[in-house]
Amino acid sequence: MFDNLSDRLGSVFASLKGRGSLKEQDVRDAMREVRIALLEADVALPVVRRFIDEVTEKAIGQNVLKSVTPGQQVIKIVNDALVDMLGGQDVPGIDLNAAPPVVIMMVGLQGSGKTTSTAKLGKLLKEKHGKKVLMASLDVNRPAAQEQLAVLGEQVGVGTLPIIAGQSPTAIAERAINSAKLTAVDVLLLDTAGRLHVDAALMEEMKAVAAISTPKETLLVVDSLTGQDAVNVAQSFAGEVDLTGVILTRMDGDARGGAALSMRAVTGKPIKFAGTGEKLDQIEVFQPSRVAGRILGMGDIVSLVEKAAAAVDVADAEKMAERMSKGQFDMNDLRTQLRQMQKMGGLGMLAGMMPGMKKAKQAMEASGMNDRTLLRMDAIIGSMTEKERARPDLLNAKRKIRVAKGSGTQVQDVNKLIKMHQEMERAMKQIKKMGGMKGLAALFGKGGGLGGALGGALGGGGAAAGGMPDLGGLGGGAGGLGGLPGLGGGAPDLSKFLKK
Ligand SMILES: Nc1nc2c(ncn2[C@@H]2O[C@H](COP(=O)(O)OP(=O)(O)O)[C@@H](O)[C@H]2O)c(=O)[nH]1
Ligand SMILES: [Mg+2]
Repeated sequence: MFDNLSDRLGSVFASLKGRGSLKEQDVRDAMREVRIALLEADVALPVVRRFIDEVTEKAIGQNVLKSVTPGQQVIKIVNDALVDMLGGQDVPGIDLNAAPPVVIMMVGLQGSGKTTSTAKLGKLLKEKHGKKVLMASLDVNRPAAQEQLAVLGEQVGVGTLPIIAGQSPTAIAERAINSAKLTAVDVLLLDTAGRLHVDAALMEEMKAVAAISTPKETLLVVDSLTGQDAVNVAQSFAGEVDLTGVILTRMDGDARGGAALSMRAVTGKPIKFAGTGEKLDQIEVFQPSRVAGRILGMGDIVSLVEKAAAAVDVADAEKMAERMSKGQFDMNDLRTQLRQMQKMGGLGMLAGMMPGMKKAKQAMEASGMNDRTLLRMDAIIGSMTEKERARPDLLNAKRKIRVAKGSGTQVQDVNKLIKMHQEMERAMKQIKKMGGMKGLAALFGKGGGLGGALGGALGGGGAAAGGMPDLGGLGGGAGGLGGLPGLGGGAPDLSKFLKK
């Protein structure tokens, strides 16, 4: 599907790839070509604009990593922006988290592939998720539409609701729910009627069915061959019903790709599946990073740059471990910690990581911390002089006022940061005194483990209020902060280690 776009981008990057240095003008020239390529692929104009702005800003502002060329780094930036445009790193998948029967309602225009996708999904849920599935067609408009689903159901071995002629869509939906309950069905798929265009009658019908069946997922099926039209259709549906996601069909066709590329940005709804053929197993979970990889065809370069970036993190971590082993921990070290944390997705990433983290996040939020706190603390450190960063004890009342002004914060914010730094520094010294560094080093893992050590140390060191045992004392208050970045690298249960 993305062949043309892929070729175009390929030649843009071929000219950048080998270059040892990139001037701003090179980036801008390349982005002009990328812009044309995207527009030719039929990507919506506002989406193209946002994409180009974002990539240009990043590419120009970026520090080039030592071991890669600037051209390679630009490719990585474009890749990341493409992944973002397609929905980001998360693959949302289908949400079946409700009391059975979980209802999934399929909506969309006539001929978009609803009935086919219903059967494909039925097969997938049965075979890959081990669910008992029932499918029901509410399409009373098109003759033989209900029979079509029954035939497909036979083919994939998924049950369909017996057809009773003359029933209204809402009556069928009610009967389907009752039947699903009686026969202990896990997932009920409702294949609704389409129309040639988005019209009021269709929307009313969908709303009535949704009111009766309270679907967990409402999936809009759109045909990617219709390009920008598909995006317009999606937009009008999204305005009327609570869509939870999109299924893009005919990704196997020779569409230019614009629909796929604009869909997420324009509707704000994730593309959950892609239909890749007429056969009933030709459905794929939509994975933005894989699709971006297919479009750019530069997976090797992307991973090269990722490795280079990771190497920098490891070097940072090693430098820091070295300092820690000497009991040193100044404002620069604190800043490194804060940045590492931001890089890992800020506080938001916490909740999803492990069961206990939800509590930690709540505790941090209760103490007034959020992602902006991280930025603010970074700004405060940024307003200190080199000397002050290396020797925070220099910060007297007068200097604190200057720092607060410089960072657009209050003196009490500066004080909080200083206190937090003191606590962390004390913890460092404590670790050193215990001669724990040898043991600690083993816990660090590759990159990112430092924070865990700090958090653990603080938990044990008494800074955290009412620490949470399962989190190594990552409790409330600023003291817990250091523990966050390390969760990725995993330095578990240091508080226990310290208590020995
Ligand atoms: N090539 C291809 N054809 C598809 C795909 N999805 C559906 N179709 C075909 O599109 C046509 C219309 O599909 P149908 O499910 O009846 O659409 P509905 O009116 O929305 O229910 C059928 O011939 C399907 O085989 C797909 O992903 N790829
Ligand atoms: Mg149909």
